Amino acid sequence: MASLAFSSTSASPVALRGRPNKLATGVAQSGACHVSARGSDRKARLFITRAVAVEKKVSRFEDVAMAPPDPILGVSEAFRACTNESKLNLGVGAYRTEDLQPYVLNVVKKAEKLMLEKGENKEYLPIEGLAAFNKATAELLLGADNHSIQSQRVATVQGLSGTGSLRLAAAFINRYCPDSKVLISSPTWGNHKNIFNDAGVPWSEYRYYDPKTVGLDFEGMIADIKAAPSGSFILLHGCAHNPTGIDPTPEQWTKIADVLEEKGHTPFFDVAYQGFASGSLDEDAFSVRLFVERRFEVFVAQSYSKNLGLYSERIGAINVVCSSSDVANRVKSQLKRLAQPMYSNPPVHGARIVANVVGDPNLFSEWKAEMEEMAGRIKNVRKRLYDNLSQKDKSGKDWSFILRQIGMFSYTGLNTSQSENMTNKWHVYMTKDGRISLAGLSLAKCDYLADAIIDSYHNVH
Ligand code: PLA
Repeated sequence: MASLAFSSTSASPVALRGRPNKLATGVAQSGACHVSARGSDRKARLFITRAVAVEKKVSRFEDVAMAPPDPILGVSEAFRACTNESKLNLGVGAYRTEDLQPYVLNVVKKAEKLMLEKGENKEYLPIEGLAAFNKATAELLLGADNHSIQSQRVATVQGLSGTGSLRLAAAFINRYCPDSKVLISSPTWGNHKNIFNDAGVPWSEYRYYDPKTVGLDFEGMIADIKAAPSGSFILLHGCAHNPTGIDPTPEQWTKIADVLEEKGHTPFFDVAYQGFASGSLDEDAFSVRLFVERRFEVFVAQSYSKNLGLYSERIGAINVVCSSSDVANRVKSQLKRLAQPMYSNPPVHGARIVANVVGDPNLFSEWKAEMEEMAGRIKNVRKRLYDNLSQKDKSGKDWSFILRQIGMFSYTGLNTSQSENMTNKWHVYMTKDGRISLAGLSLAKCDYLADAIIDSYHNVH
């Protein structure tokens, strides 16, 4: 009925001319996103449009197509809709307990209790975020005694978790290095492409995964990074590469740094799993610290979704390690300038949790113990899955690649139809690239999962 109400008042040529006004919204109008008519053509069209509007409510967004579901978060939606009792959600990388329940870390509960007791207020944060968080996050990443921190060469801005921090850095590259492109690994976390596309930053891929060895294609990676135009940004996963779970060795990292130096490229690290890969915060920061030690200017996006389980608090940071404190100050001022019109300032809750946990020696060591426990549970599940697969599969296939991968995921090598079989026949929800999140698996379910993988691998092509 709304369209009839509109038709008597707002669907007049006056209301329809020029920019749409509030009243005209909801009826077909000259401001429809795809229409650009002129002169008499326009008048004729207005007439027709008006007639249509009188008869039927037509949206100006009629031509907006349905967006495809997100390849990762969409899997969780499908999982929720499934009623089968054996169902397993191995899509999103979110940690579950052995009972497959979400987990809130004890240190997080303790930090929140402290915050409540203190009666913290909800005032706006500065654009760059909570000072105590920014200090803690850079120190956690680089080590408190790192020269770059001591000499104030690090521009740190609190971000909306890993994704928001990557997006802010991408906006910076677009604005200040508009002629540079970003190289991303093939494959990579799917959202990297969306982030750079939306920020208007051109990207291309470097070889990373070798399906023959189910390992790193190191020669291909080096060759592609060498072939990229000098001054490119090279996106690297700090640890626990997503989706493959395959990381370069320390020696390989050194060679990668040599090539970046030779080509004048800038490393851009995505650190979404610090402490979650090996169980040690320092060990997982090895790659980043190596580049900082060698005096590269480095971009690093951090996330606390996984290592502190703060998925929905959206807490992370973008750090730019610069060659001088003067440059760092200017870079930080521009990051703030980019952030301001996007979201004004970041949320405080997660930032306070991180600052409290990292800033309190007792909570900090408790966190490390909890992180080791989570990483340990994933390692145990990895081992059990490997054992089950090796025992059950009589074909002689070598499944040991599963043990060589690290982090939350295993890249099984299953192709799209095999992955679809996992879901359609076995109710195992996973991404179509063959990735499974071991963080969503329990020891008890490994046996069932091994049957599903063996069936899909051998009986579907
Ligand atoms: N970078 C990498 C490499 C990631 O895997 C993820 C999350 C992020 C950044 C962003 O996480 P954040 O914004 O929460 O900090 N990847 C997940 C979730 C765990 C997702 O895709 O949304 C994954 O399942 O791959």
